Amino acid sequence: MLKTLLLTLLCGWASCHESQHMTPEEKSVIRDQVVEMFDHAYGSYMKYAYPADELMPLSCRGRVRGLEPNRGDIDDSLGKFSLTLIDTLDTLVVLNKLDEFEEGVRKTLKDVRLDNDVVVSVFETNIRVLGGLLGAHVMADMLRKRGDRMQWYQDELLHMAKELGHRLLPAFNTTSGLPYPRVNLKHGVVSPLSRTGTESDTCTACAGTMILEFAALSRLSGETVFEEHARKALDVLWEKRQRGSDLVGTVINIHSGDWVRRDSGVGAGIDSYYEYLMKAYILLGDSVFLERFNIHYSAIMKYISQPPLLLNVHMHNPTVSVRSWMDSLLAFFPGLQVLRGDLKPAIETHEMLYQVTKQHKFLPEAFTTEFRVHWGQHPLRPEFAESTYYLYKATGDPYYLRVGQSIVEKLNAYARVPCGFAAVQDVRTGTHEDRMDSFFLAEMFKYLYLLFSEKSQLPFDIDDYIFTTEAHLLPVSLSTTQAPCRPNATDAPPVVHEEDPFTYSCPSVQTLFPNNPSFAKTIRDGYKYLTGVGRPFNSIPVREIELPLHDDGMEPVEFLKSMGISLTPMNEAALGEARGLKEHKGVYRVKLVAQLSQAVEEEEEVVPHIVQLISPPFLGRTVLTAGPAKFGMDLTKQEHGVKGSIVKASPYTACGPIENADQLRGHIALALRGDCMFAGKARRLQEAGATGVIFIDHRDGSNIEDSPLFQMVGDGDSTADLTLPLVFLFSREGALLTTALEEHHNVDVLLLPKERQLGHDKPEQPLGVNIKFRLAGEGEAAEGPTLEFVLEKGEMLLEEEEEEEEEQGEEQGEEEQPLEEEGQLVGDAESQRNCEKASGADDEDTALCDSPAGSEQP
Ligand code: DMJ
Repeated sequence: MLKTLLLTLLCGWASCHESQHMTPEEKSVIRDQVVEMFDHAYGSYMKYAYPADELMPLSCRGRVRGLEPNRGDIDDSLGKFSLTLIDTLDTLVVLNKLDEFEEGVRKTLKDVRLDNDVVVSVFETNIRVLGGLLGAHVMADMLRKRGDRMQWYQDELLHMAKELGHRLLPAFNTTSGLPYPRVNLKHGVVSPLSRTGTESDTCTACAGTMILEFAALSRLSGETVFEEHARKALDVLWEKRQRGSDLVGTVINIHSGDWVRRDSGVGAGIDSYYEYLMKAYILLGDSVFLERFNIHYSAIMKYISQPPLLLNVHMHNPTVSVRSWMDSLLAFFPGLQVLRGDLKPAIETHEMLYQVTKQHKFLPEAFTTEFRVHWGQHPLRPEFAESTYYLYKATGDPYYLRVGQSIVEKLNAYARVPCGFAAVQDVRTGTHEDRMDSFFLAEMFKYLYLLFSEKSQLPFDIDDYIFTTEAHLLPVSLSTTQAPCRPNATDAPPVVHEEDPFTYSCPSVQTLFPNNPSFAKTIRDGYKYLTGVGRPFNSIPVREIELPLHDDGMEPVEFLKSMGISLTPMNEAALGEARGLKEHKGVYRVKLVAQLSQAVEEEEEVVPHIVQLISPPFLGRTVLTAGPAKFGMDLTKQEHGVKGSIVKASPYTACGPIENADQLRGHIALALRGDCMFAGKARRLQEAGATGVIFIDHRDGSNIEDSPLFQMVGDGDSTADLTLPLVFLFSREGALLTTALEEHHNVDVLLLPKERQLGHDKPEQPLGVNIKFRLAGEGEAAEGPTLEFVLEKGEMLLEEEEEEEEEQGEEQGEEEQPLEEEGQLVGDAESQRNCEKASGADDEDTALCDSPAGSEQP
């Protein structure tokens, strides 16, 4: 009994410990620590770097553009406008450093010029400088109105913001309305002195992250032009979304609006486009933004989200992941999901990110699905702290305070240097880089300070404001201060959603998880050991997704398969677990095959193969185009292909024990696709003694003309034991083969790459191939007499076939013609024609042409 009591007490302690409770005193100690760190970072900037744009914390001096080695695009943030000071101003208010704020505003008004002859990034200047000026103006205005500070302030920051807005506007002078990526602050774009304007592309986030700042500027200044331009850019992106998937690509042509990079994710290149749709709705109250966000969000959750992972897909082939790694910018996404009220995936992804930071101290710029470092840099990005803050706000779970504490500790332990905080060059070595980006002060310290503060401890009500992507504060009251300047250009029909979009717009623990205080823990627990601590991590993610219906009428499952995703047969236990899913129409559990992602990345080409019927009466004339396999014998390396007579497997699917091994031995097996994996079928048939396998599609009517050729890949396990040749025929071609078998009982075929098709050899190619034709009379057994043809160099098989053909044609009537037509229609030329036809046609057709090789299908 004593033992039980002890155990109970221990368990109680453990669960209390697990709940990560934090006392108010402890919170306030950490909050003070955050303030001390901020003082160290900001103090160092002001001491060693101001008025330069950034601090170089290892050199203890300012980074002045032109005086330091050019770092490429990163330097486009530096406009010689004291970037770090402006980006930090409203953080000073949040941290209750009102004297420093007042002083910082005065410095800004006195020292900062916005007309420098320097080319800057439109996106970065908007979010950091325009956003910084607006956030500071809003704070100054709030303090002034309270009557105890800033009484001297006369909207100077707003005037500066307006000036900067006008300096950014030339970037929008494109036919599409999408902005140029860069602008010269003094000379604009395209003019001879501007040194910019030749760019043709911009990133989606670059074009789609203007609305908060530009709309705020319009509403605060009364000049509608800013909001109009930002809305127009968003309209274009919305119009250009891929209509099938509702996803956007990463890079777009600013003149034509064509997508330049069609990979689609929620991280680098796209991130804040989605964020701004959601937040534009919150700030401006215009439901068009929420409708768009909701449509994109559904697509993201359908294709990109594989909790806890978020993996880029191709916007046209969204069921295929195009990367096996994630970038650290996507760490903002759980925060956005909290705003959307979708807590469960937010908790899952955040937990995954936390595990990565546990393993590598910080989030590396990019990390693989196995959480290994893909790119080891960490420039003190704030996104993980941001999501941690949102999750704490939504759940009140002290676990997130512990996560925040770990961020604070790691920054002090591994990034702090005598002159500030230094970016980490490589999380594996801990080496530093001589940079401290302005967003470290604008965002990191805001989110950390807010995380450890009670609402009552803040100098204003934080819930009256929305954070821009750079964490600048804009008042939500803007939506009512002025009506939207004009309706959106897009006449999108109202979006009908089954779920009321407002249902979860204010996430609440009680409404989402009533009476379950440990709901977040329950969700997190499933992701506790992702990085291999405690139990091995299964690198192959399992996702549950609703499969899309493809335009060409393919069944969703088939489409998915043809795009290279395998279905994992669920064992009984898993089936039990997913019983609800099974009943949910269109929901499957699928396993992404790791090799496949690679195949996609490499844009591997499918080498068309053929099944050539060589025994009489076909004599090589009937050629069926087949897909190859990535495993088994490599037929491209077999000089003369593999020949054999065909025998149907029994059972035909080859999913159970093979019953006709004695007939199959030494022959090429025909097996029907379906019910189990290709590799398993091949293994059983190889064991039964087959010398090759021709898989035949089980989908009625599928054929090479209408279906993209693909290659079969393994099931994720080793297929090294499979040595026999394997090819795949669509059902119409397969039917020709089975009919031939039924009619002639003995059908010899040759399996080989299409380019080596017998009888189509290039004249210079030697034809020293010995082929045995076994002549079998109707109804006669395969062991009939044999006749040996020896083809000499230059002797064309088809010449000999001409007469035969006529005779056979008469004998076989109409039936033979389709055989020949099939053979002629298929293959590269035809698919090339399809592609040509499709290019410039609708997106889905193009996608088929683009569609990478690779598929493992049961
Ligand atoms: C910030 O400048 C902004 O949050 C931007 O949207 C992307 N991320 C950087 C900091 O990582």
